[in-house]
Amino acid sequence: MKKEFRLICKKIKEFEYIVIARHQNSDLDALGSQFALKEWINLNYKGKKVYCIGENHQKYNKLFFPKCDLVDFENQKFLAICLDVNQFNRIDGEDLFKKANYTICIDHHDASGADSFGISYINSKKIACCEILADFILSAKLKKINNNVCKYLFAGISGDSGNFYFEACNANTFKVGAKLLEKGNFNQFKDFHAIVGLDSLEDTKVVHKIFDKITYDQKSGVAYYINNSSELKELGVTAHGANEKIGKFNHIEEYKIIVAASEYEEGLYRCSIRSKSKNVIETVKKYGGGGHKLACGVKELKIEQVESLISELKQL
Ligand SMILES: [Mn+2]
Repeated sequence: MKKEFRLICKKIKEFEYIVIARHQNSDLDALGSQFALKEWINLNYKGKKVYCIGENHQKYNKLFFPKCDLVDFENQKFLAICLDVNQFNRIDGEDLFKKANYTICIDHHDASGADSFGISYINSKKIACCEILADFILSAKLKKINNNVCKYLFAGISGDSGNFYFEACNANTFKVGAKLLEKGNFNQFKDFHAIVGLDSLEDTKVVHKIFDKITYDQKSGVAYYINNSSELKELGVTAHGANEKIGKFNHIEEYKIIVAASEYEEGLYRCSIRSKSKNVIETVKKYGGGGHKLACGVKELKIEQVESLISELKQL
């Protein structure tokens, strides 16, 4: 077992109340990390009260993961663990998180703007937070593991790696994936992709409508789509829902960089950025964003800032 993980386990043992948080606008990696860790703690430690906090994801918490938990305790000492995020202001449940008696962070995002935690394990070389957790959990020979832990971790790795496809996916990602399939005794298509990985007809229609709105600058290879709140309403999606579709367009060869921008609060836009090879994180960081070299995001931008971000990306 890794040294860092041994320290984390010591803290888990110490506290009865444990809150597990992750980033806002959850995805499979964030939720997979949360629910796998909760399941694993309940499986291996007696008498723990573990809460996975945050808003439910429209689809994933309905079809694949349990519902997120409401915290029903007050005036109790508790441990808070954040997964797939390393900045307080990006945590879904920031206020509660900050009240914890001890904090732990396990993440794979760029660590340069990370806040400080009691224990921090950030490895930005890993494709998913679930890969880090899986490395930890699979190395704990004396601990139990079950079908759900494996399935949730696999889903997270699959989600962030574009189904074992992106550049940061390596031999270890496949090894871990194979071990999870073996130990969890599930089928990746029947028990995962077929449940949450397929596109509904409605979603596909939205994707097509968004596609028609994409502006593509041939010279730089930058493509983008911007939706204000009334356009989002017309499309029938939330800001998060529209930005999430970026993955579909990231497969288009000509789009070297793609930007999705959606108005989530009056006058404020949230952007997602995907790149095929150019490092975009340094540019995005200038606007207060974060993430990974080829996949990152930024929020609280005015429309002028969105436009200036796009023109900076064109210069790369
Ligand atoms: Mn992630």
